[in-house]
Amino acid sequence: MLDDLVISEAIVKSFMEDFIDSIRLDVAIVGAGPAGLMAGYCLAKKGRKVVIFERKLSIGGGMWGGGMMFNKIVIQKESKRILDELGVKVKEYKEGYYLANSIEAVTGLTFQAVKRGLKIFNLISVEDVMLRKERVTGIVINWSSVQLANLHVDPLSIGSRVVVDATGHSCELARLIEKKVGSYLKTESGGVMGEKPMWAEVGEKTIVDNTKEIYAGLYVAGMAANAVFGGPRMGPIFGGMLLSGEKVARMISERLEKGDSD
Ligand code: 48F
Repeated sequence: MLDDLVISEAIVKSFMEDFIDSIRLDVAIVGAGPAGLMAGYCLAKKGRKVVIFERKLSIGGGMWGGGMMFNKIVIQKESKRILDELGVKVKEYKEGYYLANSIEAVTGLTFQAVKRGLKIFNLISVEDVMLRKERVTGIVINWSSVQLANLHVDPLSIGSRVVVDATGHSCELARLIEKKVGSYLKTESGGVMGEKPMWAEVGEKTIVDNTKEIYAGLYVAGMAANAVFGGPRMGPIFGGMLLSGEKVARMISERLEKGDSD
């Protein structure tokens, strides 16, 4: 006999346990696109308490839809080892160009990350950050449905030793700092430089260089990194996103290992 009420109780109790356990984090990642997922995978592998908050119902961001809804992605040689490690099938197309199925890539990455302890909360939007002494110390969240319905409902706060803006083209946390605090980002202008037109060759290189701390306690990864530092977009080639996620995780791990979150 199945009891409907036990089903409800099981879901709510288990969710609340996860949620309460996520109020104090090592790393809060905003956005479950390829960069955020890859960062989450690498940090979870290192045993960090890491959670991704994703606005949408689905995870995968722009990787889910491949190129113009043709659900294939291209990656380059440098990042093939990552998909190999995840067990995602990769086929050489031409020298230097490798193909994967976008759905297999997203689900493979997500599965491996969650198995290693990454938590993902979908349907939650990050609408603000917490700042103490000119340092980001956490994020402010609300249900995406509250935002969509434009309801006046106050959010909740999550504390985190460091925060990653992996929100893609919109680089929402960087823009938030610029708007609320001023032009204090670690860019040439101090503000968001804005992404440049499509150029895969350059975009894929700059995205890894641009993956860094942009304000005390706030890192940027993935397309958000090029948007903040004025790099080009690159379309449905995803090696740079994975490498950027890997790099931000490495930088954060080294910092947290030193016991440094100030
Ligand atoms: O856009 P997205 O996939 O970012 P990414 O990981 O990868 C970029 C590529 O997909 C593609 C590209 C490749 O050449 O340029 O665009 O850098 O994933 C960003 C995720 O962040 C979520 C958004 O729904 C998406 O799934 N997101 C954005 N703003 C917020 C957010 C927010 N304020 N709160 C929570 N999630």
